[in-house]
Amino acid sequence: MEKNPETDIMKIAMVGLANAGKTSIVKTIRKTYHIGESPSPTKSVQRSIFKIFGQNSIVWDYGGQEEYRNSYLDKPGRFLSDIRYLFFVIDIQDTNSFDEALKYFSDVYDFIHEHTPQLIVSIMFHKKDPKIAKDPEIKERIRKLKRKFGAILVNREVGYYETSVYDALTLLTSISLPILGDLPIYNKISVLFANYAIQNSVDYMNLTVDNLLELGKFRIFRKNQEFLDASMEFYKEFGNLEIDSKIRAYNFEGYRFIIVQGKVEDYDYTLNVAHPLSLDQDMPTEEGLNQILQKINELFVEYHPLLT
Ligand SMILES: Nc1nc2c(ncn2[C@@H]2O[C@H](COP(=O)(O)OP(=O)(O)O)[C@@H](O)[C@H]2O)c(=O)[nH]1
Ligand SMILES: [Mg+2]
Repeated sequence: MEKNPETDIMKIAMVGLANAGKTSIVKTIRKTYHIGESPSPTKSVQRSIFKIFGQNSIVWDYGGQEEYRNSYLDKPGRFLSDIRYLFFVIDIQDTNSFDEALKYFSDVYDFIHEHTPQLIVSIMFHKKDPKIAKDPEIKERIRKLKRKFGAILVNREVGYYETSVYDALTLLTSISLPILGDLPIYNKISVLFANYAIQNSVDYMNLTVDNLLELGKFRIFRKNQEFLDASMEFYKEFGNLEIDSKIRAYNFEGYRFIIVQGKVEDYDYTLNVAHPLSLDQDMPTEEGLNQILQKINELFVEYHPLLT
């Protein structure tokens, strides 16, 4: 039987009201967003293609202005079919928009849910910026919203994520987990990292593939400004170096960052490690890192990350 390229492609949908932050999220993941930037309002749907594990994927960024929202709901077969991953983005700072956002989500979900058996739903509570993250009122707001989304998503598994462009790693994780998090290798790599991180006083480490998604990570949730500033720099950096398997290390804002870019099987990978400079002892060694890389290679052979 011939394959239909349209349905063969993995479709990822970013949906939400205008100004929720969808385009900024997609741009951050593609490393083309700059803090403070206001992307021009998205006209209808903006599509971008990428490859993950050799499979073609496409992100549909659905412009959220009312006229566009109506057009998707008027022609759902054209706009809302074959979605594999639905990310609904809601601006948690804009309390006045909540009712409209929930209504929009409900309308979109009603259609998709009936027509897409393999759908995976994620809700992004976005603009939870580090400076307000600890505010009890914000936490309460999110708790209430979860209940309201839950009431729409009857009998459906859902992932909730709290994200901000001021903590780009939250975006990387929230996009990666629904797509790759269920692969056995994701868990294996994360366990490997957790053990390594604890023994080597590492605050953060991850493995990204094809310079796009995370295939395993460990993070201590220190929301100190130093880590956030440093991690933003770090995040921009990785993926942009030569694929030569060299261990590169440099110090920045109180952290020592280590980046290794190489190939495993047919895929480009980046291994990223952040170690606080204040802890001079237990600095990751070349030998230790080479062991990690060796184990990652073995895991790739044993649990080949084929997407379905
Ligand atoms: N404070 C804050 N502003 C954000 C965040 N993400 C996006 N923005 C801003 O929100 C505005 C709308 O973003 P945009 O990506 O165009 O939203 P879209 O209409 O959903 O695509 C822009 O000015 C962004 O810079 C965030 O995490 N925190
Ligand atoms: Mg947009």
